[in-house]
Parts: sequence; structure tokens; C-alpha cells
Amino acid sequence: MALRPVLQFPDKRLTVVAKPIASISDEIRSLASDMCEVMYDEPGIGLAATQVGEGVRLIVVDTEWKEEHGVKNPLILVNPELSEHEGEVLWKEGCLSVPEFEAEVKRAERVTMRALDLDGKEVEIRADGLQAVCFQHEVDHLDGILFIDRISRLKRSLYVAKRKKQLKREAEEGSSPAS
Ligand code: K1U
Ligand code: ZN
Repeated sequence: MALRPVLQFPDKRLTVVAKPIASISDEIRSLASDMCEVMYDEPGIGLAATQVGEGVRLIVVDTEWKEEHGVKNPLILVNPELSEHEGEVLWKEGCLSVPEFEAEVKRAERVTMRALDLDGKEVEIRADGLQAVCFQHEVDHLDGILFIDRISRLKRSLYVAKRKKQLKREAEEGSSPAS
């Protein structure tokens, strides 16, 4: 089956606050599996259900996976919550929903993540470095927040202008007759 497409800025669905998952059904397990496929295919180190147009609190993360034939060990987290934040770090981030842009974002250096796994078991993960940043980035997606909402107004508006031009160019190319 075709992979689910990743929504891209400025799609309004990326701003929706996702709802908690009341029960872990086969539908949720199937969504988690689809999301892992998309994450490894892109490739990315994380993905939130919001990015594939599903308004539920589910994320997948794998900050260890590096190559096509490497070991895949995704963390699949239902109703994730960041319970503790410590320190501060500036991290250069990208996003599968914000094409062709990277920027430094101020994040907590260490976090504690609480969530359920797909068996409904509570998990607690203390994270630092890239994993801590990725957890914060993905939980932001569930709250309808993109990393470009956390940079300066000037940098954000420069990106928005660039993105508008990019979309205009794509629309023109798509509508022009083949030569
Ligand atoms: O949520 C997303 O859009 C995925 C995003 C997560 C993320 C990246 C950087 C910092 C915080 C969160 C990505 O995975 S962008 C792609 C990326 O960073 C990457 C891709 C392949 C190998 C290594 C990194
Ligand atoms: Zn993202």
C-alpha cells in the first residue's frame, strides 16, 4: 500500500491540537506501523500522527537509526507527556513538514517523557541530546506547534516568504503545458 503523505506547511491541519487516545485499538496499532514506515522512508528520526493528518496523540521516534540497512528500533509512544525539563540547549532542527529549512531552536537539555506503549504499559524515559530535542519537537506537533513558531519573527517571516515563492513556482510548473 502507498505510504501516507506527510503534510507540509502551511497546511492548517498541522496547527490542530491532537486528542488523547482513549483505547489502543487495532486502528491505532496500524497507524503506528504506517507512521514508522513513513519515518524510515523519508528518512526522519521522528514523526507525529498530526503530520499524517491524524489528530491523535501518538508519536514514533528513532534517533539511533542511521542507514537503510541499519537496525530499526522505533519508540512508539501513546499519549506522550514531558514531565520534567532541565537545562537549556540551542539545537539546529529540521522538520519533515517544513521543507528545505533548518534553524536553531532553544530547547530543554534533558527531559523525562511519560507515555504508554502499544500494550498499554506505562513507560518513563529520561532523555538528553538529540532524543530529548526530538521528544520536544514531536510533542509540539501534537500541540499544533511547528519549530518555526519557536524562532524569531524575522526568521519565520523570511521562511514563510521563501515557502510561498516555492509553492507558487510548483503551481506554475504543474499547470504549464509539457514542452
Ligand atoms: O517531526 C519531524 O518532522 C521529524 C524531524 C524530527 C527532528 C529533527 C531534528 C531535530 C528534532 C526533531 C526529522 O527527522 S527531520 C530529518 C532529520 O533530522 C534526520 C533525517 C535522517 C537522519 C538524521 C536526521
Ligand atoms: Zn517536525
